Amino acid sequence: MLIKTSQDGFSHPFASEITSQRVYQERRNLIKLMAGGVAGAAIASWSSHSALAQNATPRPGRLTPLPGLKSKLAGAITMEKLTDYKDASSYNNFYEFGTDKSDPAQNAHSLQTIPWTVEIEGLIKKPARYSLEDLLKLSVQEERIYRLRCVEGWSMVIPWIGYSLSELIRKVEPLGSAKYLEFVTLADPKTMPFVGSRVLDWPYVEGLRMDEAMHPLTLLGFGMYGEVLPKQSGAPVRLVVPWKYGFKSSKSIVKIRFTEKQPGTAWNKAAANEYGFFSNVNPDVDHPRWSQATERRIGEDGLFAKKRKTLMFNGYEAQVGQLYAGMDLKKNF
Ligand SMILES: Nc1nc2c(c(=O)[nH]1)N[C@H]1C(S)=C(S)[C@@H](COP(=O)(O)O)O[C@H]1N2
Ligand SMILES: [Mo]
Repeated sequence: MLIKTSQDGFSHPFASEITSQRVYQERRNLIKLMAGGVAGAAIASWSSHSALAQNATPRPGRLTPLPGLKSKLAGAITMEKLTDYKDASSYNNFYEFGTDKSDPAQNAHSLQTIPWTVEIEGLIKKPARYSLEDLLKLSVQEERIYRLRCVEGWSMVIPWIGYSLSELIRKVEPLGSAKYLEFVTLADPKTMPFVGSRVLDWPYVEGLRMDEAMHPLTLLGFGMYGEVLPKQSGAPVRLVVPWKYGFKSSKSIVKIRFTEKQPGTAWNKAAANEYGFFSNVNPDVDHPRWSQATERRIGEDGLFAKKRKTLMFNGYEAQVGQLYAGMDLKKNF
């Protein structure tokens, strides 16, 4: 593309302009797709992320619970202050792009999210390959403000956009023998510089029990802060399982497999005594190397900021507690 400058009247190509124009167009296209849902009107009225980055305090209108969620999922929408977009998109865990919190934001630009397909396979009646576009159109996009707490002891409050994973599960008709879901994420050494490093066994995989995956709080996420997901946050599609430690929320998913046996998971394979299959946020069960009783809210980490008490099931006990009735949560950590 040639850019005509007004000063000298000559045309020059600017690499940076060309790139940002293409990226911008990709984002617009996805937002248009997301806006195809019933929530379209709301999405179209949301501010751009650059506006949010400068002014990321919660706007009163955003704290209204979504219709239909109010009674069923009281507490799913928190009234806490949103984490600044800037923090939520620059302090990340995405080991495919490096192990420092700042690595994903710096390196994830190489991730290719277009085109994207997610394979749904295993113990289901209707195995299928969904394009991202098909996935986006499958159900109504909702904005949900969820806390997400990392096993390392920090947390954020993020307005996610997506729909309940249960919508997709119902569509593919699981067989009676399907007891678990395995989430396989992209492992592309050409675009992900740390795939091949020995920290984890690639691809990064995660798993949920069927009832956990079917729980309405479990979100298949495509966006945050009114925008498509930034690459470092797991574009173009990720999970958000707000009552579990952050590592259960797999990013950049390429395959969902329905299984009879409990699937292996990346962190459990790396250190089974430290990371269990369930990994529910639980202030009473310490990590073998540190307490889980408190957390640091990102954005509040000044010298005098108080540590927050970590809540059982990350504050979602009323919604998900019954999934674990009678289970020994110290044993099933
Ligand atoms: N594919 C993939 N998904 C991943 C991770 C990862 O390294 N790779 N890190 C997990 C961890 S440890 C956390 S805390 C959350 C962080 O999500 P966020 O960076 O969007 O806050 O993503 C999870 N999903
Ligand atoms: Mo994490």
